Amino acid sequence: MRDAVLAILLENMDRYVSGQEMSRTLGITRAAVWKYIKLFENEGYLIESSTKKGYRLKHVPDVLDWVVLTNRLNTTVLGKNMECHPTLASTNARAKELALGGAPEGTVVIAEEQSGGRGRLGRRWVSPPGKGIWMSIILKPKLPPEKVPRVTVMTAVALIRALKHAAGLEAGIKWPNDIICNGKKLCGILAEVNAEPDIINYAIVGIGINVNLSADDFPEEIENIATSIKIETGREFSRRSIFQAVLESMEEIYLNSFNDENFERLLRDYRAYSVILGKRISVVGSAGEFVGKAIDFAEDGSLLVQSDDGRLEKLWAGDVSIRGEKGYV
Ligand code: BTX
Repeated sequence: MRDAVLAILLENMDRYVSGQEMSRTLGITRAAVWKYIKLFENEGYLIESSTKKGYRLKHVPDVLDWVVLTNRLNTTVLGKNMECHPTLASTNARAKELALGGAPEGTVVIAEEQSGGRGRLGRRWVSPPGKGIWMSIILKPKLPPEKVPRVTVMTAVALIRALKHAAGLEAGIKWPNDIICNGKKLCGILAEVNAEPDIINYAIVGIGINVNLSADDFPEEIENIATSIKIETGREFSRRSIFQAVLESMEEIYLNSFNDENFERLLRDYRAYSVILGKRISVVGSAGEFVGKAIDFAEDGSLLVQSDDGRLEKLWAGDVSIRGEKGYV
């Protein structure tokens, strides 16, 4: 019932809804409606009350509540099913449990805070409470498993477009899975897949977006390589607006660009947004370290690097990390 009352207020944002109308629609007493209004005010919602006109929602706090996050979300698949948690070890781990239990495609798991947020190759993803978007999306792409890198390509391009649209930010892609702004890491993507020889059962796309983090929210070891939307723009954003832009932009690509012909076009955008293509980079992997020039991305998701000693190396996301020759990018 709480969610239904909140949904009505959000639908009528900035205009009055009478207590009587709400009580009739929802089949509860006007006193019960009033109790919910008080509850929302305690949660940080700003609601104007008028004995004659009823209630008017004036301000929505920056909370991760599914009613708020999905209100006016313009998608048909992504976010139709959602779990919001105050805290989780990792949204990817929770999404995996849900996927194994048969959760539908498009299910989103989001948390205010992660205590064990994960990056690639066992690294940690810093996920403090209340300031970021730490979420995972369950996808079931109809692709053979070797084409799974398309999921990361799609997500990276979607993030770039969403950041531009919702925050006016020009960001770039550092292969394979980082979104960079002014040489620092703004978002990370962690795609994990469960597949059989010829089909993908599900893919979990983990996305971390540093929205309203300040410099001192980052631990010392990453303060020089990490940034946030707030640091880059000088202002705070509602996580809802960023969340919705990301989901809408991802869905647009997911539903339209996964076939071979359209994917080639998407890859052109991915190349255009790349911050490493044509640059000298240093490659670190289990087999050692070398320096070379980033030449191209192949359709299979690999990165082609011309090493300084003349070899053409094909790199896979699961095996290596790259750095700019003189620093992070
Ligand atoms: P990655 O392995 O490319 O990046 C991890 C590295 O990035 C860390 O070693 C550290 O140097 C740096 N780092 C850690 N936290 C942050 C941060 N908040 N901002 C900038 N740099 C940071 C990138 O892996 C993939 C990250 C995916 C995170 C999402 S959050 C939701 C989902 N759940 C989960 O456990 N992971 C994903």
